[in-house]
Amino acid sequence: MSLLSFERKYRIRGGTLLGGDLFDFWVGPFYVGFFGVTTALFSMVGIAMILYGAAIGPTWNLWQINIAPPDLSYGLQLAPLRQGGLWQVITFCAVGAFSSWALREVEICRKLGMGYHVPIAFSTAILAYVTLEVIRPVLMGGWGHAFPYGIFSHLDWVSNVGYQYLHFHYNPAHIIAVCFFFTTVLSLALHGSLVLAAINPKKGQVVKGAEHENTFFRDFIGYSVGTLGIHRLGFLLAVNAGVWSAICIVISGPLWTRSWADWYGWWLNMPVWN
Ligand code: 07D
Ligand code: 07D
Ligand code: U10
Repeated sequence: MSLLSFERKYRIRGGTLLGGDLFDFWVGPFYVGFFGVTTALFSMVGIAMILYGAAIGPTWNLWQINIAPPDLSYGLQLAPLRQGGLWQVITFCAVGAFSSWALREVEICRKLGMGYHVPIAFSTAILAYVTLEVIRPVLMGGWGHAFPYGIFSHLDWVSNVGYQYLHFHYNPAHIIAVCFFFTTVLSLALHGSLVLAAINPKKGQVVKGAEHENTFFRDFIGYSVGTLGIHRLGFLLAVNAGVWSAICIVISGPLWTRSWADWYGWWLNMPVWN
């Protein structure tokens, strides 16, 4: 990919967290940096292990490849490669690659003198992943509680774990997370459509700006959150979707082991009813 006209201006040295000038360069369109190198290394080892796992497994069908965590009998020990050890190496590489990717985002932000909002937002996805694969299994005493690597097998895991708590929809943190996901989508739809409506008018009409955008929502619902505000809101909604997802799964097992529908007993048991 060729260098875009403005890129030369911003491709400047410095801002690295580690490695100083050592990896402070670009390959094609990509900034490398120390954490680009660690991302590449972790990804290559992780992908190689997935391919190895697929090679020793029963199928090359992309949908059916499955690399499972160790059996619960291994607890939190290391397992032989074919008995879940591969899953452990892949998980280690994934945590390394995702964290490196976030730190590479931080270095790019520092180079450009920007805020750290993008790495903070990505960190909530990493938090959800680490909660599923490391924190919850450790709290429950076995890697066997983690989800397996496979397109359909990971769906089976979600369904099975959901039904272990009888009715996962009743998990209060899952409810909050779902509402945040839905609201995030609604907000992006409103924002995307409003901006397009303003800057893409019919032929012959002038492009509209923030005043029109504000007025539309004041006419429509009596209030406009503003052009900066909608991005703050989007950020907060999306970050909360990830955080509440992490909460909803970490409390399932470590904190609450019964049906999530039973959790609402606290309401019936309130002393005020006596
Ligand atoms: C569009 C950005 C691009 C990313 C893509 C994903 C891989 C995996 C690996 C064959 C929005 C690339 C995929 C590198 C290939 C092997 C071994 C992001 C976009 C296109 N899921 N999930 C999918 C992952 C979990 C759930 C699809 C990853 C949890 C449900 C894809 C993780 C739970 C459904 C996928 C992860 C869960 C999916 C599309 C990690 C709760 C679907 C993803 C690392 C969160 C949907 C067949 C997408 C589907 C789907 C990847 C974790 C539930 C394969 C990498 C355990 C219910 N998940 N997932 O568009 O089509 O993301 O499933 O945590 O219905 Mg999943
Ligand atoms: C974990 C992904 C992290 C990804 C990372 C990046 C690569 C690189 C490279 C493309 C968190 C990976 C990158 C690999 C790719 C290239 C180049 C994101 C993660 C770091 N649920 N449910 C959720 C709904 C039911 C159940 C979350 C809805 C049933 C369980 C969300 C419904 C039962 C778990 C959610 C519904 C059930 C969840 C998922 C509706 C099943 C979880 C989003 C309408 C019978 C999971 C932390 C998420 C969770 C989760 C939504 C139904 C069970 C809130 C809308 C009733 C067991 N569900 N669910 O977390 O909280 O994303 O995980 O019915 O574990 Mg649920
Ligand atoms: C937003 C915005 C805004 C914009 C925007 C955007 C948000 C204000 C101004 C941005 C939004 C978009 C562009 C819209 C589309 C985006 C999505 C739908 C999100 C999902 C994105 C994707 C699906 C694309 C994902 C692609 C990725 C992650 C790139 C893949 C890159 C690599 C594999 C190279 C990674 C680089 C590294 C590690 C740095 C170091 C580089 C090197 C060492 C050299 C390269 C090395 C190698 C190739 C070997 C190493 C191997 C690796 C890493 C693994 C490779 C694995 C393979 C299977 C090939 O708000 O408005 O407008 O635009």
